[in-house]
Amino acid sequence: MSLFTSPKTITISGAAGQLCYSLLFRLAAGDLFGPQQPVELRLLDLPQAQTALRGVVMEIEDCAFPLVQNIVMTDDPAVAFDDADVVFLVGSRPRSKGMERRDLMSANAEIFKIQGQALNEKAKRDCRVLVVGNPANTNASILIRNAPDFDPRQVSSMIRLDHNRALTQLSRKARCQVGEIDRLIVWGNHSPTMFADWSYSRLDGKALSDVILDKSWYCEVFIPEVARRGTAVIETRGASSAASAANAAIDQMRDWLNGTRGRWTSMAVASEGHYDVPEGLICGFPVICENGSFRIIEGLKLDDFQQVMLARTVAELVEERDAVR
Ligand code: NAX
Repeated sequence: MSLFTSPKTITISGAAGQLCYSLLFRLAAGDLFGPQQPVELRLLDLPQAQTALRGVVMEIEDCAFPLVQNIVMTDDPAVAFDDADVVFLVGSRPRSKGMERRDLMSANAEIFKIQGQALNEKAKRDCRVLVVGNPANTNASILIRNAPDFDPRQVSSMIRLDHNRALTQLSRKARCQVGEIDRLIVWGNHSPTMFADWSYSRLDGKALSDVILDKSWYCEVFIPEVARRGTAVIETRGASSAASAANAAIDQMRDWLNGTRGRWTSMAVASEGHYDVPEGLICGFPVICENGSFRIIEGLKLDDFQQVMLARTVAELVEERDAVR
């Protein structure tokens, strides 16, 4: 590492929370930009979380990570977004007892409106933003609306955890390594309506559906298990996914920045009308990443089942959008 390499600024919200307790240490260790790239961490959380955040910062300091050049703790989005190269928006308002879904949506809309404005004003012009905090897709669309100077293609929300969960289920069933499977898609919302779609998946040049040969497993086990995996983790671990979610956040951002070398992955990005998804909805699509950007795979023929499943998750995204409006 050259002493003169300027650090990349990584902004992370919700930094005192449990997901970030996995994410921050991996970012500090170089898992996003590699072992030659110094980083500055800008950690945003609420005023009442600053003491806990201080404790996390003490632990990062105690790791003596060679790549960490500076750490900023703040409760002010304008400070957090200053000069950001990449942003992970993890913090959001969780649903409290008795809270209506509508109230949850509007509390989060307020958070992502303020953060969108700070992003617009303060971040580097080529900054990439990954929204993780739920409802992630709808939060990302609010962020975009409030950052008019940014290309919507600089914002995505996380569907990679669902994609990774689906990959593991498929590889177990097909008795192969996860890396051998290509062209898996997770469509739609990061919610139980998401659609994990194996229709185009390939293993060794063969259609995966011709290798697994069990359509009822696909419809009755695979799709619902991927959709309910987050709940299953909560029931089993007693807490929501944290390390796997942090891993997925890094996977999605790293692929976006470094490319997928022709392989497909799933990203939730603003629709430009693809597959009849209303323009502007942040929806999981199949993409290839190259040159720091992504390209939605176009022209796939969807059969009746795929159309019904996609329409169901898109209807939910429309409903969320309308609730926020
Ligand atoms: P925690 O409740 O442990 O942490 C959330 C943190 O965000 C807290 O420290 C809180 O103070 C902070 N926060 C709240 N409002 C904020 C604001 N306006 N500005 C800055 N910080 C704020 O939750 P955790 O388990 O870390 O999960 C974080 C988010 O990730 C949740 O919304 C969760 O639903 C979401 N997830 C999303 C996933 C995805 O695939 N998109 C999967 C994992 C995860 O469940």
